[in-house]
Amino acid sequence: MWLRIFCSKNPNPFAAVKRSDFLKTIGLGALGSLIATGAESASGARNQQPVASNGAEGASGARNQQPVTSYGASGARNQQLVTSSRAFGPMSIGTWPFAEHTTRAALEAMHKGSSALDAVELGVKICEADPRERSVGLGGRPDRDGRVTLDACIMDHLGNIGAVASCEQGVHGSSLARAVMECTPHVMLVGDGATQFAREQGFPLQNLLVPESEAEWKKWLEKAEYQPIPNIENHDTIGQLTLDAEGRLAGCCTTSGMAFKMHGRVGDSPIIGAGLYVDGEVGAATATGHGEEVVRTVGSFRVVAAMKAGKSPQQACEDAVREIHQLFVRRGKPWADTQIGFIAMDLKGRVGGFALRPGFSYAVASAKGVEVRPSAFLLA
Ligand code: SD4
Repeated sequence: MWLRIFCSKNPNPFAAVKRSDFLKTIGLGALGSLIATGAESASGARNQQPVASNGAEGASGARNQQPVTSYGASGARNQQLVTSSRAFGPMSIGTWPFAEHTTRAALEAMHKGSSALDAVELGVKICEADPRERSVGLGGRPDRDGRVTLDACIMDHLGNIGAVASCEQGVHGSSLARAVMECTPHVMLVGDGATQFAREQGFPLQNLLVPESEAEWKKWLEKAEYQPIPNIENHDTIGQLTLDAEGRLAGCCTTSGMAFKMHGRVGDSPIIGAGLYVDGEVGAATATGHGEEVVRTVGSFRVVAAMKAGKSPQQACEDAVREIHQLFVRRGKPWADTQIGFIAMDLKGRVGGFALRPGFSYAVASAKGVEVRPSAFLLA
């Protein structure tokens, strides 16, 4: 009972997602509202062209006090958003091209007054609900036993954290992680305990294995070789960071993890410090790619610590990737099948992104518009 009373603080209802509804509906704005209001079903137009940026975002320190409408490369209307004169937000960045939609939704929500925490959750839920994304939420690739298990964590500017790992049947690992943060005395629930908590909290439970992912798994079973392919099997975890108009930071990282992993395997994504870290006085970072390597180096904490020591978000991401590569070298381990990417943002709205290998990209949503940037990388 105490859990429910405490959890009335969390305004987000936990709606089930019907695959058919998702595919029927169109329009990201509609999806943002659906998720925000908790209506059943979800939608989201994908594969839109990236909107060209008009220049640097918060890094320039420029303040846009007036809304300005411009048109990006795709011809899509791209309304620049008014920012507060007190802070460099609202801004949002996220891993991989689909974050174009999730960061835009988060930005719009913050522009309407959402906190960074609400906005980041709203954003990643779009991706979690999309059955076409193969490494997040509904439609995620299963483990080698054919079970889809989710990992997620969330963190705010005050150091509040929540996480779930190896959790089955709830679409929104992000919301469940937030419920752990806000409704329990703990910071992480795993496996059956996480699923039980989801049930108790009223999260609808459903089979997350869509036919396409099941078919891929059956094909994989023919050889049953675990050979992660950079940017394909390792691809699509969403890590998203937000900075609101009040200067509050938040982050969320959510995934179904590496495809065809051992049942019970947990990667970096739900581990605070590895897949995500937020320091409300400094900045935030999140990771994607080969989780074991990110856990080994406490990657996201490392990036934020470097920012705290004076590095720019870009330099901090580059340092972390270099350090991971050096560990491969020192341990004499091959890195050919590995991809790792970090993104980071500081309180001034400066952003950075860097990857071990080519192929990583990230979205930046700011007063200047929404842009998908190819990440620089260490090794060709
Ligand atoms: C994991 N880091 O489970 C995740 C996978 C990932 O893009 O990021 N994919 O190791």
